[in-house]
Amino acid sequence: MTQRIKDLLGALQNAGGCIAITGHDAADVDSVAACVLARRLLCALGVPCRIALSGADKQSRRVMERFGEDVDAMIGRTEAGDALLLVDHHQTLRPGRVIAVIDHHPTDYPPACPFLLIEERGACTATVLDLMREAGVPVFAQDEKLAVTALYLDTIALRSTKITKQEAAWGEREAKRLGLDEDWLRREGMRLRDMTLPARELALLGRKVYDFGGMRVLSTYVQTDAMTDARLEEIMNVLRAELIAEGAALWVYLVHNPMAMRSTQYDLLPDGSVVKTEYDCLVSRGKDVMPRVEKMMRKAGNGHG
Ligand SMILES: [Mn+2]
Repeated sequence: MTQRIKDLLGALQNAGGCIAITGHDAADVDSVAACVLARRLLCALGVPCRIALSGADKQSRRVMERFGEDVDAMIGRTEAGDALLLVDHHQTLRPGRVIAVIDHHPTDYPPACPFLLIEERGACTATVLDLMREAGVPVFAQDEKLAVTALYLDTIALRSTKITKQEAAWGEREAKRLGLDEDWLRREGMRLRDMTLPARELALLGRKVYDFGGMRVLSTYVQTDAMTDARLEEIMNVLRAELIAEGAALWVYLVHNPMAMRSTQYDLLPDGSVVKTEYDCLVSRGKDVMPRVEKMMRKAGNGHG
């Protein structure tokens, strides 16, 4: 048992009661898979726990079904008195006390909690898999497949700046070794959206809510190689209305084009204006974009709590 397993166990035992394990809002495959493996880890450590996701995206339902996991059964409420283990995120607006964080989204503003582990990895599930090994929990091919699948799907099929060359090479090797269907992994990872979907649907994909120094920031994104000016304008109009309805200070909308390996960032402000930033790579929202936005918002908000 490694020191970080001892620390994690200590924090969870101190909190007492049944630990609620949760992923981020509209949980994606990495969030759900990290919850599934974290539950295995905690059970093996003798810590009572349950998974309590606030919701999950369609892809996670589709993908987890292949692994025999029922995502709907993982949806649950949390109460103010609950002890929370956050995986795949480190900030939550849900009721409960954050006891432990296992995440892969870097931040200059880590939360104060008894156990904090933020590793720069392509997928949070890979970190949880490591923790299982460190704790001496039996790891099966199914667990490794889950981690590699999460890696492909969380990094736009190993193309995002979130993943190092070494880790991408490892993911590819592991996919082969484990006999995973690489074409399927790439397709799911690139997840090109049908651009004939309603603008509202395209506008609200991958929705996350952040609290940056008391300021509410929302973010959504789409993966497509077929964005048009007309569709983008429709999407922006949806987001302008949503931003006001949410009382948000900023909405960050990302358009990832995995075919051209480019991302474009649109920062929408409450006055309706849009600031556009183009990248010549596939940026990671968690690693590149939101840490910068957080810094900017906290500076702007200085003195206002
Ligand atoms: Mn993730």
